[in-house]
Amino acid sequence: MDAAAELVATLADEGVRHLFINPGTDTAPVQEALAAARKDDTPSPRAVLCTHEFVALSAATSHFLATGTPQAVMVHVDAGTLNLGGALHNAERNRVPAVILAGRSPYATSAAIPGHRDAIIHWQQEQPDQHAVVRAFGKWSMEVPRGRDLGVIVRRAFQVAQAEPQGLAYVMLPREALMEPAGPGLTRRLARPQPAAPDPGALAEMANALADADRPVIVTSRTGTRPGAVASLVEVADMLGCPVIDHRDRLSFPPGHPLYAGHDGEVLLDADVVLVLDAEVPWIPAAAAPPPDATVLQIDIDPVKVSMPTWAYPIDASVTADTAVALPLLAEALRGLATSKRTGRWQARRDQVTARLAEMRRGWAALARSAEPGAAADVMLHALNRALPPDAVVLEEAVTNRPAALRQIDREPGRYFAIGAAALGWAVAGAMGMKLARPDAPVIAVCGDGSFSFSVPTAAIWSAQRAGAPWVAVILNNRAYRASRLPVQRLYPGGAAEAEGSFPETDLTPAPSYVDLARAYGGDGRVVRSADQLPAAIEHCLAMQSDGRCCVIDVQLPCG
Ligand SMILES: Cc1ncc(C[n+]2csc(CCOP(=O)(O)OP(=O)(O)O)c2C)c(N)n1
Ligand SMILES: [Mg+2]
Repeated sequence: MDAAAELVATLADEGVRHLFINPGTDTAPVQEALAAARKDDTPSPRAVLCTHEFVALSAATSHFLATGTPQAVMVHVDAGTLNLGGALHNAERNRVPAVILAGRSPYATSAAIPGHRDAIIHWQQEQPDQHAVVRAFGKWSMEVPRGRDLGVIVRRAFQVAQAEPQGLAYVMLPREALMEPAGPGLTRRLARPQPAAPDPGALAEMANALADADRPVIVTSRTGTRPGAVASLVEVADMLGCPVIDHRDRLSFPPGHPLYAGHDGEVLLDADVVLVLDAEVPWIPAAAAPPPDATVLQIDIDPVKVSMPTWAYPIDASVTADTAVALPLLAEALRGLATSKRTGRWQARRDQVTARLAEMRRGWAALARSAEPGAAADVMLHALNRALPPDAVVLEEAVTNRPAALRQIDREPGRYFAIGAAALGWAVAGAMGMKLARPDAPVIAVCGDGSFSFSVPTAAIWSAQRAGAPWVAVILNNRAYRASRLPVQRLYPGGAAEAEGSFPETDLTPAPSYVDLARAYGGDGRVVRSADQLPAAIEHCLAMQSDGRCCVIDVQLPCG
């Protein structure tokens, strides 16, 4: 067995279901090993050809969001690594346990050595520090010096990637090493350490603080990473009568629940105890923060957020834990504190909070019926939400229309994902990975027109259709980078841009025909000008999706 064959067998053994790959001269031994595994019917991940590396890592990211399983991506030397681009940032921020395998230009020039340099490009593609491209975003990187070392290094990469806080590992593979005989290797996975158990004393103190709080508030964003944790969160909120803000990187609290407090921080303004669960940015200090004397508690698998250099929220007590483990314990501790006096207070608060939040909800419903141009996205997204079947999975990258999406789209936990990171393009580029994870569910990416273009749509459409994992993209088309226009307006009121009525380089006209773009690849779509056209467009595009074709719904919104 050569090292490349060992790599393929190891990926399968590590639980990698798909190898998102863009090949080059360096990957030939792996391609041969994949073919041999297919021929001999030995375990191997399914190779998924991605015609842009941003699509490959975005798909792996979405597949992880849906399944929690380790991922593998294979790219071509420095060039393919560089093309991972912003997907590295998104994967880092979402702590995706992906092993990125990258070729490395061969060292040998002698024709006697299998895999030796045999093309001009093998000199051109060699870099003094190829690792540097990913170092800022990954946990660990390593080159495989000889074939016999590959097994240990790849096993180690998966262990490091999956140890909490999870993250990226990068493995460089020179072609000669891949063609060398495999060593004794490692026939078993390295241990996956269980995350630290929540400290019982600290949890008990948190329960006490919450039980006796006057105006507690819970803030979450990613507790829905494990949909099972949501039930415990609901139990805690129900018991205390406590509003829950969900920034919804994953849907972490049911939007239809009477204690759902939306995404803006209004209820924080008079909070006395705040419990922050799996939230990277629990509030924006300059917008709506809790009072300075509020007690702030935190439960998070990654509480210190080392990768965010100046993250400095005023946390009073913090517990490192998986909230899926800690929340049932917290609920149990609260049940132990539920004296009749306390439950009376909690129930009275529940009634008050519910009434306050019902008012907020009526405002959202009014926006969904409004004829004002500023409410157009609410109207469209409300219609979209009604048109989607209950099992549809939404990947949301609605940018400035995100608040409207959060107000109007109601899904169950595990059926709504946002990236909670900065590199646009993930929703459409990654939709293929979601569809591979949920082949029976309709997969809908909701994105801005700008973010659609960042997804490398030509590669996203082609790759998804080729993999039999098509999606529907709903483009909120305002023919602008509105997010890049608003700060100019906000920071320079009455300034030159406003006076000229022109905000440099934020106008995306003339708009292309996104439907024709999809059609060029065998996909299809519809242009939607009013909300009443959405149900038919969705019906058509979901039928196309079942037929293996990607579709775009070009939702025309007011300009800018
Ligand atoms: C890869 C990448 N490049 C640039 C940006 C900066 N950026 C943030 S929002 C935005 C505009 C997005 O436009 P669109 O998706 O149409 O949403 P809209 O602002 O119109 O709601 C840009 C360019 C980014 N976030 N990511
Ligand atoms: Mg736009």
